Amino acid sequence: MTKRIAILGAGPSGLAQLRAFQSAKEKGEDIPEIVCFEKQDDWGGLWNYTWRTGVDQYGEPVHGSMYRYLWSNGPKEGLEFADYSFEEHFGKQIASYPPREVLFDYIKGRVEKAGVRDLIRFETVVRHVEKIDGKFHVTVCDLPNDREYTEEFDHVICATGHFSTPNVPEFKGFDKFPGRVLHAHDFRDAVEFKDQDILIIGTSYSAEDIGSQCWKYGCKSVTVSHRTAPMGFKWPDNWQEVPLLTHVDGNTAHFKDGTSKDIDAILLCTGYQHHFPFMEDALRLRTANRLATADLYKGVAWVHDPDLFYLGMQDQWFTFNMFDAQAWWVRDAIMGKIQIPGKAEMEKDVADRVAREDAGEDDYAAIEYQAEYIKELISETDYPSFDVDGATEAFFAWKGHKKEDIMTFRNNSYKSVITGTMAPKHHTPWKDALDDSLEVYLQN
Ligand code: FAD
Ligand code: NA7
Repeated sequence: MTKRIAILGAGPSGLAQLRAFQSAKEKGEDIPEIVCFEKQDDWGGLWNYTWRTGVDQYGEPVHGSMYRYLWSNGPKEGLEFADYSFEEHFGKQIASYPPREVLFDYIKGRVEKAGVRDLIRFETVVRHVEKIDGKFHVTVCDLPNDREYTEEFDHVICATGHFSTPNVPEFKGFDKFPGRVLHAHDFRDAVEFKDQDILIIGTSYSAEDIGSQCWKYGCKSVTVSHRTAPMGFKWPDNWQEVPLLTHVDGNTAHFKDGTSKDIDAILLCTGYQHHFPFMEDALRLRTANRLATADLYKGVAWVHDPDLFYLGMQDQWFTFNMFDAQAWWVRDAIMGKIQIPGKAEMEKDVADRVAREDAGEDDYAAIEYQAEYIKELISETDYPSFDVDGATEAFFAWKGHKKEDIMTFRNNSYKSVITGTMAPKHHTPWKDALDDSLEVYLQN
């Protein structure tokens, strides 16, 4: 009897899983029957841009958190697929910080070549997953026809992402604030904030990047409020970092140190929740956004029932290549090439990972920790080995370039660890490149 596998989500993680199975098939192996359920009408996950916010045309929560003018926030040399280089896709080497549309095109290129689109049921949302008598019962809704149905599977691989359900704190006075209050998840076009004084809460990637975008597209000033510590980059003159917001009075924001600032809009860049409402209680991952996720053996197998896997649930320095490493490992666990140990050993593995992450002192240690994780997984499968340490070096250089100048770091270029060639310098500095369409970006 052929095993049946359900993959939930066709973002970069789900697509890595499809490609992993297809690559085994290409080598003549017998692979299980695969069904991938994707609630949007196209693949690519967050990279598949939507103008929508709130709910979609079917009343489902909009998955997309990406915005117009988003450029990769880390060098592409840190995420390149080992089995499909940028040069193979674009026919030439390209600059190091591609805009969203360019990366979307690259992600699509590999799976179009692999011919796996037919395995995906689009506009099909997963509503419920439960395990009954050794089988997963997966209930989905075919959205255009508004019809629910249930199918049985031997394994479920959950790849539905964790940067879509916003974490939305409330501050006193929000209910009377005369301007827009929005979460990063609902941010789309920086031009909306041209000539405005904006307040950002949070100090991580969304805060840094959305603030930088608004600056690039002409907002009047950026004030960033921190709960723990300021970001500490050398910001432009119309940018300041302040302690945590205490309350808003009319359009005046008040901060913990007693200072205040009149503002036009508030952007909550306060992160996301791991949210899997469709998983029955016993199968639902509950974890903080960290490198060593709770309850996942090798970062992927659900310790309470290793017939279930989660992909891409870690906080991310590495992305596409880490999803690949995970997907190849999960494939081999499902196909019986990798043995999964008993529960006590799996729990020890999780505890060790948590302790090792906690022992790291800074971002550099965190990058190295995730690099080691990737090396560990790929050493156990036939994923093409690549110079993970070289990718780590690109991340270290990127860190240095951000420290030097946060508004010019994207003008740098790095060497591909897959093809060994150096990326060209982009034809236009990031701050002047207002048109970031694929056609314009590739003109180098
Ligand atoms: P996702 O991309 O979130 O894909 C999950 C898929 O599951 C989606 O297609 C979704 O529609 C589907 N899905 C969800 N729920 C259901 C359901 N119930 N039923 C059916 N389908 C469902 N990474 C980088 O490498 N570089 C960057 O520059 C970068 N920038 C980012 C900027 C933003 C604003 C955000 C939010 C993330 C960014 N990331 C970046 C990280 C990003 O998480 C990864 O690049 C990648 O998209 C993760 O892939 P994924 O497949 O795990 O999740
Ligand atoms: P992150 O990286 O999870 O960061 C969340 C930020 O929000 C972080 O600075 C938190 O501060 C801050 N936060 C969270 N809750 C609060 C409250 N209640 N008050 C004030 N500040 C708060 O999310 P991002 O959206 O930046 O990044 C997610 C992904 O999107 C990432 O992979 C990028 O590539 C794009 P803390 O430091 O904990 O005090």
